[in-house]
Amino acid sequence: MTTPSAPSSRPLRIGMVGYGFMGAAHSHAWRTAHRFFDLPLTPVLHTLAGRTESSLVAAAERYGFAQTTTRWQDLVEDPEVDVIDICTPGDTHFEIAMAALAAGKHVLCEKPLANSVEDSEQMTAAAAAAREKGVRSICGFSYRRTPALAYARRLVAEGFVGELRQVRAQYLQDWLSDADAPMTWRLDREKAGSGALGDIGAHIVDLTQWITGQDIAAVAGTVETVVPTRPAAGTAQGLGGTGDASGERGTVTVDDIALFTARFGGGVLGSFEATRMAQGRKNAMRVELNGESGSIAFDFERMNELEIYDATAPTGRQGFTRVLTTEPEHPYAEAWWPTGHGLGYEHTFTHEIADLVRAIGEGDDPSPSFEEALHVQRVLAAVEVSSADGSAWRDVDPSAA
Ligand code: 4PW
Repeated sequence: MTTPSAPSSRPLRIGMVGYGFMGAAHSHAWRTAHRFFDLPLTPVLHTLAGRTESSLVAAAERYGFAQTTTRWQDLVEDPEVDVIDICTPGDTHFEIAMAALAAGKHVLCEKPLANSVEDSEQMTAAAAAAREKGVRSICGFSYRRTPALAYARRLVAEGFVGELRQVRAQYLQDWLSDADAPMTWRLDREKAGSGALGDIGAHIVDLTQWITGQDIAAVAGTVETVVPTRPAAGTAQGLGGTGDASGERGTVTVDDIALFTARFGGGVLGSFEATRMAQGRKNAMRVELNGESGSIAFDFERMNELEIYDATAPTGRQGFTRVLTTEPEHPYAEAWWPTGHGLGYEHTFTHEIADLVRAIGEGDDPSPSFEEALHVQRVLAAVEVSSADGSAWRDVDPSAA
């Protein structure tokens, strides 16, 4: 009889703050990554931090953390912890990330990087200083690690679409369509920074910049709150839920819908739509690129597929081709199942963690860096300024706060 050997690589001890939706996704990824990818370090779920003792302990047991604390500062002060993983709402990112970087901990910070450009700038400067000492930091734009989207980026770089003509991006959800869905932290500007714009629009800003290799240089847009008050409390269900019968209403302080046009640095125009009011669209994050010699289209609701159109094919055979991105040559796919046995939402996080662990182990800088996340934040801020300014075009000034 043989006994399976323990992982041979050195441990990488994780201190995580927050145990909600993102805490679950990250924990799963930390536990899984080294089982499917060859990594130089083996993640160990060391300590979970959160505010409410009873649910914290239950979450730690469920996710597999060895211990808990109700003070996130304990993670930063613990010499055994190597990585601080920030899975809390945006209003806490700044304080935790700054303390973690100052203590020499690697940082994974959920998106958006922070709730303001000013905070994001300071975090980026701190990450740059820490990088000099070998400390790595990454912002959690996990959708980049969808095999189909990573493949789209590769196709663009290889010239499949030729010269880019137009970018089209939408992130459509429907969990706020019901005016009686209750208040949550995602509807509170103090906690979330903005609404659909920062929560889901941030993803398509990051993705389109990453896939095209061009930063957004200017925007013109409108943000709107369609339902200004909602039940103050209720029963949570997924991201939304049902308001209670008390009649007490809370004020929504963020946008429900954000629409904007963007001019990329290379001159290409893009249109962007982020909404949580698109009845029937559950997580339709769509990106389409139209170039001189072809097009590429993606919809997260069919995340294992990429549609490609080759305008150089003989006319009679032209048409969008549905590529199943589960072949070994597709990014990340080889580590998983035989061809055609698709992946899910959670795999994007596992890929993110695998890339981060490799970067830490090999002394590389992971992407998206805080610099990249700061630019996303500047784009979001410029959209809000444009909206307040009658949808006028606004430059995304890389040096403006
Ligand atoms: O980051 C986004 C979230 O805040 C997610 O990808 C989807 O929309 C799921 O929850 C929200």
